[in-house]
Amino acid sequence: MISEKMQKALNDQINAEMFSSYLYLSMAAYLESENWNGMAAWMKAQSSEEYTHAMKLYHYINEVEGKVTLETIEKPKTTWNSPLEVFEEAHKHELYISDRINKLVALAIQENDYATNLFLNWFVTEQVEEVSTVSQIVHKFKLIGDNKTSLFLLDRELGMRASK
Ligand code: OFO
Repeated sequence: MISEKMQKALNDQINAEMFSSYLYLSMAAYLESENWNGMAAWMKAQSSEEYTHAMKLYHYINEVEGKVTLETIEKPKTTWNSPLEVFEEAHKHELYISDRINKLVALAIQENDYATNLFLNWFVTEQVEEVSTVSQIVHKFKLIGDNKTSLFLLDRELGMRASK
């Protein structure tokens, strides 16, 4: 059994992961409207991944005989000034999610909930990877600056993710 407090916190995290999915889909829609189809494909893949994160929590709550409660998903932003701005915001968002995961781990420890603590380990590792991946992309954008040819190549490179 899971405590009410832990259950509420995990349900809130389902909402945060669903918002991540929605936000990245909105970023994809913006990028697609600007004809950056490779970057948009990357964001769509990221959006699907976020949905799987939400579902991992969903399954876990049920496994420990808790109750999943879904709440309203906040409306994401719909427009940005440049692809760089999009990826910078994605990076900031992943840092925020990492912080949320850390707080969940702290709560699990405080509650002596070893099973949830162990379950959350996967998310801790995943967040390190997500932050690092987006950070590397932001770095590439900064190196490229306004060079159209390089931006075109980066668009193509990011688009490869969808076909993997
Ligand atoms: Fe679910 O890892 Fe990103 O937000």
